[in-house]
Amino acid sequence: MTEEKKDNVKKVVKLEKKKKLADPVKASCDKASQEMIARAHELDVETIFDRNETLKPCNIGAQGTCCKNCGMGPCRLPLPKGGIEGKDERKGMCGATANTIAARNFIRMIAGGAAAHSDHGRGVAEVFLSAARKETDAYKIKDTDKLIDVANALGVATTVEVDGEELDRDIDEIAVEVGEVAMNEWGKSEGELLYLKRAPEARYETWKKQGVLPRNIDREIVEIMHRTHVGVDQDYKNLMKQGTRAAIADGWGGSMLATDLQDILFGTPSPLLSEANLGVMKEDYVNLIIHGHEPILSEIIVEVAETQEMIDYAKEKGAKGIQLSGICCTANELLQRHGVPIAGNFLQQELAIITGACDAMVVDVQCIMQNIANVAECFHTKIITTSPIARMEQDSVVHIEFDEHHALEDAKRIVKLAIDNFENRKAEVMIPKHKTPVVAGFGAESTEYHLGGTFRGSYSTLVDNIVNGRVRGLAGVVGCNNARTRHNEGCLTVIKELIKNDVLVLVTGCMGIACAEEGLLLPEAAAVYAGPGLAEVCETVGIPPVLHFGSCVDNSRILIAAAEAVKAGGLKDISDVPVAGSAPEWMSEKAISIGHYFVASGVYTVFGVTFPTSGAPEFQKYLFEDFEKMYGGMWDFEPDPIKHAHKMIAHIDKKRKDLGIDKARERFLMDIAARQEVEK
Ligand code: SF4
Ligand code: MSK
Repeated sequence: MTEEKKDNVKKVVKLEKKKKLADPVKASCDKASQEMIARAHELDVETIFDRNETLKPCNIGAQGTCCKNCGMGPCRLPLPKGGIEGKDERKGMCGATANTIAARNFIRMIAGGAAAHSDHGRGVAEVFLSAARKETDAYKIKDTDKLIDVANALGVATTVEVDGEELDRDIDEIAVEVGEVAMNEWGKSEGELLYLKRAPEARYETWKKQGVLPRNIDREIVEIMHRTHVGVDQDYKNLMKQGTRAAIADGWGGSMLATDLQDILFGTPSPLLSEANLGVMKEDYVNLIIHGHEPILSEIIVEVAETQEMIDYAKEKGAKGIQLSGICCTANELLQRHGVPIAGNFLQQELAIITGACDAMVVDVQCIMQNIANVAECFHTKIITTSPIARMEQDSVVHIEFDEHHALEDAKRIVKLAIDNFENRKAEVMIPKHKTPVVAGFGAESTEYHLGGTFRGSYSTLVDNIVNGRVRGLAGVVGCNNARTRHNEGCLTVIKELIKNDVLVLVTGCMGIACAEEGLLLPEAAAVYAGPGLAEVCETVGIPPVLHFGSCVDNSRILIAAAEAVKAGGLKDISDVPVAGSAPEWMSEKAISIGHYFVASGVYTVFGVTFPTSGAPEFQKYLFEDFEKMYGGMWDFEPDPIKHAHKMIAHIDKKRKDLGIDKARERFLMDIAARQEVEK
């Protein structure tokens, strides 16, 4: 073959490769998504599912052993086929070992995740303080009970002594001080995070013994960047110490503050009914989709979109009204508090636009794919960025910068823009019919109410049912979708297997949305999918076998629920509870930070898809085995969802055995400690 011909063949092959499209059924197990992927092909619109066919991940990067922390690299240390025999001699230019490189990369992921959650929290704290100081009319303190709880946790006085009499302190004064103390948690120069004392005492002591009590939120993240710079920390164990400190600062700091302050401002969620999946969009309505993570602006958008003025304006423009729906965790926030329907999770963001009915998608921060702007250009959809730290380079994107001081005006501009765009629809609208009813709005408080009752006001019913074996244990299944694996499948398989085996599952983030779409967030799901013990409990108290706990920052609700279960069970620590964590389809750095604060809090945690330390077996063993000796929780990796679920169940059973509650019992009220006493 002549050189010219060879070149032509190469070009054709390249073109063919470029054209390789995703198989909709292999790409997602969700029917609505399958229909929209096929629709994208009809319209010649490329999505992440197609890019998955042509863009393959770098094997060395996936193993965690590619370092590009200085200009002498990237230094790539692939794991030899057949593994390491004898001493691991692999080194980067500077001599950094595979363990050092993998540990540095791993804790940089923690830093990224902790920064994202915590910066979100800081934004909420700033708005909270503005509201408390009455600098804005758009926000008010909604949940004063929670304000008092948070004040107590932050050491803010809630009473005042007047003439020897203890009186309630002015609520506005408490709010201002709570805002100031909370803000200080990001950058105070002395002491440690105040929320650490919300963990069981034994957990706090473990952190102290291991030397990982976070000093302030920002410092722990900055220190990771310093330590992982070329030529600083070159001991994987010492690197992980800092990774652990930063992860705790996320879970028990930035994320927890974000959740608490949002609850005080916007209301603490309680169970409510809504719907999920792309079918919630309505052809004759203005479809405004909110996407990202921070509810600060979208809370006001909900308020504005529901005003008669805006509804009338939409009708003037030929629509029947305004249909608000959400993607990712902004959606979860609004679902939990207002019942705003969910249009989809991470992998459905492009698909919502491909319906041709999305008039505007307003985005804030995190998990927003840049490709939505390219997809939107094929339709009439306006993409509106709102955060000064999250803009897009495409000219078609509109930027309306949000500021809490003129929140109402910003929200009005956005809603109007969506309405004005209704008449510009150009493609034929095709909205999948699929949508599912959902019961959402759970959290540490509402679970206490449902499973403890107002009378007892604790987790005693839950603990009692764990003791008698009807509920085998608890699992937190959280995190993202990942286009490298079939959309929603890992999540749904793991969760169905868990509930079939009587494990009560708490979900957040995109896994919460996957469960919503599958109908697992309904009390009726218990009779279909749950084992007999769990089904009986769910039917008795009227809860679904899978409880939606909210957004990514709301994983902190799971920590508080676990701490409450420890108290109600008369146990010492979270590591004693029959509980396991999982992120079967993770992809974001935030998932790594969440996973690591679960582990550091004493929870056995399994990830699916891939694990970013597989190229450094010694370091991985440290995370997977040695961590348990130090923290009572450890990491694991299992891509097969059934095996994944059974690893979690085996861990739950081990904990049950350790507690002496591994045999089914008849129901009577006694905490685990009392039970152990009787059994002696
Ligand atoms: Fe290579 Fe060391 Fe530079 Fe990393 S820090 S890129 S291992 S020389
Ligand atoms: S949105 S971090 S894809 S859960 Fe919180 Fe979903 Fe993961 Fe983003």
